[in-house]
Amino acid sequence: QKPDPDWVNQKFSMFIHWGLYSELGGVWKGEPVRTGYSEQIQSFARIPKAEYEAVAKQFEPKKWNADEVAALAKAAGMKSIVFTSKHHDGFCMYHSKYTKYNIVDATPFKRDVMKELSDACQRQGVKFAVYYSLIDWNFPGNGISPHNADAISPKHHEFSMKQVEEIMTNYGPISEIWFDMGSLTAEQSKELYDLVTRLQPRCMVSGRLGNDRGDFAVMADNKMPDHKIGVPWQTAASFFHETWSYRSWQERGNLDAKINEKIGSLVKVVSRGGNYLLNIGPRGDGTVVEFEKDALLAMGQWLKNYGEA
Ligand code: FUL
Repeated sequence: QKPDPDWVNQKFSMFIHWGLYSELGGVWKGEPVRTGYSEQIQSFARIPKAEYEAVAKQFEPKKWNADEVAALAKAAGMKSIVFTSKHHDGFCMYHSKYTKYNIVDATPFKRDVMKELSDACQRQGVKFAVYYSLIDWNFPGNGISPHNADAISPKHHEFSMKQVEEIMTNYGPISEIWFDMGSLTAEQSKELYDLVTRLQPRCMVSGRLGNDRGDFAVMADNKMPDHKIGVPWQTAASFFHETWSYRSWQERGNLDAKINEKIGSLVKVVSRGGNYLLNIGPRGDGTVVEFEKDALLAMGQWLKNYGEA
């Protein structure tokens, strides 16, 4: 079943970094936090756990509309969406049974936005996929280091296994799981790989699971090889290299220049046989940043004019 030919041929996909950090928008206590990616603001601004967790009480993305997001991906010519089910902060953007630190149980919003998105994707004919961080700063006993090279404890691994099982069971067909950044033992990587493959045999697993267990290679952030490499691969790209999640004070610059840059990258990646996974970072209220939306729509138009189906 693997590699899934649909995955290998998809060419262009949407990444979404959206979580509790989006509510902060790269600002802590009124000051822009200029070091590090904004989705990791908890670590870069050294925000104490209790203070970061308290942000959940005001996280109420009333303008979130999963259908609009799925329709945007479709209009851009993207074939799938990879959504941050959980980033390094450990906050779950889906209703997890195994921690209350999730969008349904810990916020006034109380809606499972990941379920809404997976349903919307099915309606629009866009494949649904998830990002899942193996780093979890909220897991009891873990620190908040951004480059967590620590081993994953047996308890933490057990927790990841349970969460991956619920994600693979409750959200319909999942075309890919983008494991990120854990230092796992060979046995832990194998267990996660086997679990995913048992529950969803076609689900493509990212190489960042480690220990050579992935179904596709992920380049370093925003990087690509300069030739065909003979295995399924992907470039994850952000609009502004400094962050993946929303940053309220981001200088966005010229839209046309950005569209040209991104079309150029897409063409290079696709001609070398890869999948271009271009990221958006919605705001804490659930809206998509207009600059990103306009760029994606222009790319979709370009593909209609010059691309293959
Ligand atoms: C990295 C993460 O540490 C970043 O925050 C981001 O999610 C990027 C796509 O992957 O490894």
